[in-house]
Amino acid sequence: MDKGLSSVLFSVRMRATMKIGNNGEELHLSGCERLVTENQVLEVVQNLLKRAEEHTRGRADMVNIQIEKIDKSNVRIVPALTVQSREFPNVSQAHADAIAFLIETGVSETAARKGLEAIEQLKTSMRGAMIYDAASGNRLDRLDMRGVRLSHMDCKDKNACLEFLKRNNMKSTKLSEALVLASKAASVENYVAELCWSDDPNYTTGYVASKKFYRRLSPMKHLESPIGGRVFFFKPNVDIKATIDFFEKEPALVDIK
Ligand code: WAQ
Ligand code: MG
Repeated sequence: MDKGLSSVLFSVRMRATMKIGNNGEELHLSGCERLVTENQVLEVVQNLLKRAEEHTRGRADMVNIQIEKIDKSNVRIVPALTVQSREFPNVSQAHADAIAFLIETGVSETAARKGLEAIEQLKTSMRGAMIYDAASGNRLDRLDMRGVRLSHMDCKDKNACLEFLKRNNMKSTKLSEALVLASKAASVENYVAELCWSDDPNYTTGYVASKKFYRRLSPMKHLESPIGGRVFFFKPNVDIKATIDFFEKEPALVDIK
């Protein structure tokens, strides 16, 4: 028997784009990240292809699937943030709670408001997240529409994750995927908080996260809006290159129970 087989995992990443306008500019439609054993790769690829085809923001013109071998010994186990949920009668009250949460977590009011406005003012959704200085509210990553994408991550125990979704009455994996992403991000040095809502026109729940909590907030946007986004707030002394490297490359399995 090849003992080596059990010591590797496979990172499977999907990204779907759509061409817009006459010059064929690429619009990011959807992306998804999984970290699985070899015998799951084929099934996961099929699932991700299906997802790319069915995205509510439009039909994909290009789907990119990347499969990469990962040494299990490089994978970090990260605890899941504690989930809270709050519902509000309208977007502005949910946003006010998000701002209050961010301020409690150590983000300045200026930075919290700038981050929120940055997502609200997007004309199309970005491929990745923006990184903001939690004190000044200046954007720290490249000032373009790419943003930074977290990658190489998944739930540690897939069955526990399904149980968790059932307990929360979730039919889709949106909650667990966002919790995986937020928990991996929160484990990096100098992280302060995150603000997010989905670009899915049918999905108005968003969240704010800190090093401890993942607070789901509804509604963070109006139904049918195809604009969503993510802002991470970091301490001013953050090493931005090291952070982006960690976000993109360091494999992490999140322990959702
Ligand atoms: N890394 C960084 N940013 C990303 C990533 C990633 N891997 N994936 C998406 N984004 C950015 C990108 O700008 C998207 O437009 C935006 O975030 C929203 O992504 O019920 O579904 O995948 O608790 O639409 C949150 C609430 C759902 C879940 C979030 O985000 C719940 C969601 P989406
Ligand atoms: Mg989406």
